[in-house]
Amino acid sequence: MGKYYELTVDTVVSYVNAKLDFFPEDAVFECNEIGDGNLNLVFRIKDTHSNKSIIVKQALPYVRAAGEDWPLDIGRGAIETKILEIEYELTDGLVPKVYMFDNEMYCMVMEDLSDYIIMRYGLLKYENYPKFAQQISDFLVKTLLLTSDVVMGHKEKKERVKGFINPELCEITEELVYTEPFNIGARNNMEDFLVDFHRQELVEDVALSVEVAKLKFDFMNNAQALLHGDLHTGSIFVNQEYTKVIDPEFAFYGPMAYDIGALIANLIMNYISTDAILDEGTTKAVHLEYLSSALSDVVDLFKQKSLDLWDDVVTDKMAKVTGFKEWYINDVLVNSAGVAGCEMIRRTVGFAHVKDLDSIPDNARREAAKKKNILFAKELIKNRSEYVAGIDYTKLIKKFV
Ligand code: SR1
Ligand code: MG
Repeated sequence: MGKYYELTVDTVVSYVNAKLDFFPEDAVFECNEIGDGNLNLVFRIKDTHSNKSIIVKQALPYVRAAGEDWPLDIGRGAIETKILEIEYELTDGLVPKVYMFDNEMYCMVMEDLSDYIIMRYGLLKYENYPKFAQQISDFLVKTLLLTSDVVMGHKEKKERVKGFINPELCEITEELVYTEPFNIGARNNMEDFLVDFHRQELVEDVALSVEVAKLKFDFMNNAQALLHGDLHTGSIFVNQEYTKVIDPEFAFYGPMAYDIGALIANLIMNYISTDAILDEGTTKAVHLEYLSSALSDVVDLFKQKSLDLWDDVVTDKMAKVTGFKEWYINDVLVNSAGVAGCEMIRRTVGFAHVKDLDSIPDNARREAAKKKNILFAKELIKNRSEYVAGIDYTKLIKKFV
């Protein structure tokens, strides 16, 4: 860590100017720390003269949300840069352009997305994004199918697996998503009204834990595709025209279902949140309809686009056997439902919550929403083979919410 130091709003401008010829000489700088994630420092630097701006993201050697008592591999910044470059190529720009990575400061400089909004915050303002389902399904198909070994040469793919071994970040997911929420204690964090409910519905339901254990070992052992690894709505920038995926520092070779399931879960949680916060009326009806069709479209478009692309891109001889592609994509969707359930549960009782549920102002409605979220999630985990098409989700939403 010789030359590493933590950047601040006072030092980051001169740091960037020394490293990168981006801003004009007469620039008038405005700089803010805008990171609100759990792990990193994120700065936006803008020249108010030319309006040129960039984002600087620096990995900290510990979990920002927990402090220095929870150390964390700083090398994740290099993994993030590497995957962003691969995904930029694969998706024709559905991720930001990286300008530079400094492997002494573990600092990445990238394209600013100031005319976008983090999707979670946009959804919490009841905004709709008409092109999102088309674009994110493209992202999923291209980043997942094209990095899998039904498409890539098997030796090249194994080299890729090696380059994306990410044990500390994977361990966070193994613990926070697949283990702690189904046990008492550790870093779990829940409101008082959930304590008994958590024990009865999650800890004491052994049949549920068996299914979660299956999903956990799939996460650890199924090096299927190069994952983003944390594809919730806080990792996606959107506007009316475009989608850009950010923050792939949890990237590794794992099951496709992990990315698809995280996304599904976060759309459902915004649905449950909207239903709890808003009284009946047009805003509520329009937003719920948008969420339900966006979710349904993501699932169906992922399936359709994968099946359509398959014959053009698949290279493995056995993967071309009639009937295999339908089995393969169906299996991904079954496990996506299971992952969605795990993600929903951990966001209610685990270490890292989502604003969608925590910001429901009325206590009784928040309690009802969080309990509904847990029961909905259990259904997705236990009966995941029943959720393989968009309509399966829209029917379940109608039944539960
Ligand atoms: C200690 S990190 C907690 C969570 O934040 C990240 O965004 C991941 O979702 C992780 O599980
Ligand atoms: Mg993140």
